[in-house]
Amino acid sequence: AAPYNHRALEEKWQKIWDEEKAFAATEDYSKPKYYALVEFPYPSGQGLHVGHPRPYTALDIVARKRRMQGYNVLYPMGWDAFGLPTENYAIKNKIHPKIVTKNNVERFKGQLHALGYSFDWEREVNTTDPEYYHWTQWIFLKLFQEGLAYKTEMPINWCTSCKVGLANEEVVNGVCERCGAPVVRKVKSQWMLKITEYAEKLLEGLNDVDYIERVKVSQRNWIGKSQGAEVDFRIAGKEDKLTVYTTRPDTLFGATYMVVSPEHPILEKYKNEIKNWDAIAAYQEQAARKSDFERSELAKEKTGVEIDGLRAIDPVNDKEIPIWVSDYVLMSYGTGAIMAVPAHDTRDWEFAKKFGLPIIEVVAGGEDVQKEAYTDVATGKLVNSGFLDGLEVAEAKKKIIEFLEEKQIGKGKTNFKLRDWVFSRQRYWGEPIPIVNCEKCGYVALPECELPLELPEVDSYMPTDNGESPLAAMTDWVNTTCPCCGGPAKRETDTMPQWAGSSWYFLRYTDPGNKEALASEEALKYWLPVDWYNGGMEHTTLHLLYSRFWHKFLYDKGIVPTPEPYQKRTSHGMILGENGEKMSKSRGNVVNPDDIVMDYGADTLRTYEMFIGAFDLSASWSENGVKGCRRFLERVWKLQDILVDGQGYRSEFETRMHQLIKKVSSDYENLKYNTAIAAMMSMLNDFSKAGSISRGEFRTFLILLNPVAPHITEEIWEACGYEGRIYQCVWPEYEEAKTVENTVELAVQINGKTRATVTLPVDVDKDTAIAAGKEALGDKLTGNVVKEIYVPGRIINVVMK
Ligand code: ANZ
Ligand code: ZN
Repeated sequence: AAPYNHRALEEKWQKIWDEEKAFAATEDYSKPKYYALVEFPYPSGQGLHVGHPRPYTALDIVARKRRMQGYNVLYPMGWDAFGLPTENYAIKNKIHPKIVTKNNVERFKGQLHALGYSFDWEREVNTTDPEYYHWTQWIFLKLFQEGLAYKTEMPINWCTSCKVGLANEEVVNGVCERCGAPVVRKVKSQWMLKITEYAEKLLEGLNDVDYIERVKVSQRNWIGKSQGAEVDFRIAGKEDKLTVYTTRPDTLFGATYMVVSPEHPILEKYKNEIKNWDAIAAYQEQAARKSDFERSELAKEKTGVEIDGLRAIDPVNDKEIPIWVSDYVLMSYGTGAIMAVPAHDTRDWEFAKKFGLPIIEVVAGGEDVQKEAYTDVATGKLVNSGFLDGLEVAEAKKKIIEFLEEKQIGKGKTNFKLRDWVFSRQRYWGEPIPIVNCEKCGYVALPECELPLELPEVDSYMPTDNGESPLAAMTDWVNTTCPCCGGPAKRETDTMPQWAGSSWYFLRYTDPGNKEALASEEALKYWLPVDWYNGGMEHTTLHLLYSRFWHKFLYDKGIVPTPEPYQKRTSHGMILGENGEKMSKSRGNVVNPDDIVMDYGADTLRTYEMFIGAFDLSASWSENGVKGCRRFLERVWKLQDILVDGQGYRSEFETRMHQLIKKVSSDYENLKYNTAIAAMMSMLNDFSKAGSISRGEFRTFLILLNPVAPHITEEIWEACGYEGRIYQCVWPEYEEAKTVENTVELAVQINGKTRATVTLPVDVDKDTAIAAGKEALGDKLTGNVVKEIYVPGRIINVVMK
């Protein structure tokens, strides 16, 4: 064969596939469908990195295989293009973010195209396209109309450098996830989405989907359902009571003090009666500078101040106990106040030890509670607890809740860690929120016919120092009339967070050109749910939760036909530098995929990224590994030179071929791309060793390899004169019976008497059979062999003297 010229042949086939619209999903709804989805990228200025092709290639393999299996496959791609980096770049370089986005998208698209992905480019979406965000705004309006979007004053996480409010999730260890600058708290009026209303549904839905376990676990943890009770403690000598949330109402008799969070309103209310107010106020100020994350760290040294002048009364034994202020209690969870049970809660125990507060055991079963908190709930019986004594924890919980409810001093209560979603950003490059604020009517939705509300041109994209979006400076745009009363009103100038556009993009792919709806009912009905969604572990909490929330809401509104958007979710590991560290400019270990495509070819890059290691684990880049994959493809190329006639599989390869089809087919479905490739490598060795490969064997081999290395296999296919295109082929079948070695058990005799047995292939030749028989006889073979008899399928007989 001619030399393997990857550059020419990869370009050639990419062009042919485009012309033939080889991978377009069709509207033939009578065919079985398969919807494969990867997370659409943020088109950053850096272009594609070698991390991107790992998930894209994996699902490209699945998509290509499913097409060959007769499915109508939707494998789309698009751009999640609103967001801060583009805006920051635009500010720095004084280029409109629209232009920056356009350039970045072009670059990304070119790079993806060069990798030969079977994306249906006819369905490309871009979250910054007004025809797209029309529907993002429309969904927002639906949420608003249902009371699930509301505006409220609240302390937000404020990045001092990006000058933008961040969701809790975007604050990592007290600093901004994007830029690393410190995050402070700032009270602002914010749009919020009531995701908390869907907490239970988001949790339950996990039982009906096929997500890898760690994804389910992270969703569950983020939702954070906890069951317990609210209990009222009277404040001695006052009308007021202090309500706590506890998961352990069974330990009520062991409460030795209470703690309120530094922001608890009770403090302000009794300011004048609190004798050590100065100390409390100083402590409040200190706490305001810490993030919730820092405050709730288990390991941190406990701090606090006892309130001088207020005491609480334990409702079960009327004991008076002190009330402390400490930052380990957060205002944003439960009631912002707790009953402290140091004997059975680790944080309370540390606090009690530090401040010399009493520790009273109420569940017996562990070590001395003066030495360590006993937190086990599965074993132990109640003690020192009056009417609860002798009960197990679970029984005691039930009984105490009944008691509290009967006395009307408490009730069973379920809490969630999940908070409402802060949906405002004070930035330019995002979807405008389609709301106007009228003095008379309040917040009013824009009529649907005014959508999309397009982002206006502004002179500067700089956010203002007082934390307002640059849109606020555009008085012409801001001043408008109220859709409700016609009076003067102002437009909302906050924009949506980057999470908005990605919360429903998979719906748009089903019908991207629709002008009347986010997608037609028929398209949604046919394509949903997404059959397989693969994405990064970093998106398994937020993006997944947010998009499931929107989907469930749309389902409740009758807009989408399925309660869950994604049937299956998997996740890939990261690709690290040669040194095993994260690739980054500062470490100088970034590999540019363009260079690999240029030097070795897209097929080599694809093969390498699939061969690099177990798909769900991170893996270190290795240039040698790339070379190894290139050599493999070169050897596949050379098989053309040893091709021999024969449509079927030759007998010595039949079992191996059936085994190979079985293994590759199942490995592709089970994220085991690396072992599928290893099996093909080993098969290739056998053909090379044999010095020949039949046309039938090569045909199957090429189809199996095609999803991984689509260009080289198409080229060989054509060069060898196989019919049509390989992408139009039917995926090979295997016969289960033929995957097992065709073997038979033979009796091994000495002078006609059976002395051993051996299992050999049915068609084993005489020499091999005799040799195996002799080996099985071992020591029993003494004397001189005079004759060797082989009756195929029956016996091996050694005649001795
Ligand atoms: C008494 C108690 C005794 C508790 C015991 C635990 C063990 P989860 O599972 O996270 O819901 N708590 C309640 N509100 C809090 C707040 N705003 N800030 C910090 N801690 C708070 O945990 C609920 C438990 O965390 C509650 O149950 C309360 O402590 C504490 F042996 O009440 B517990
Ligand atoms: Zn009005």
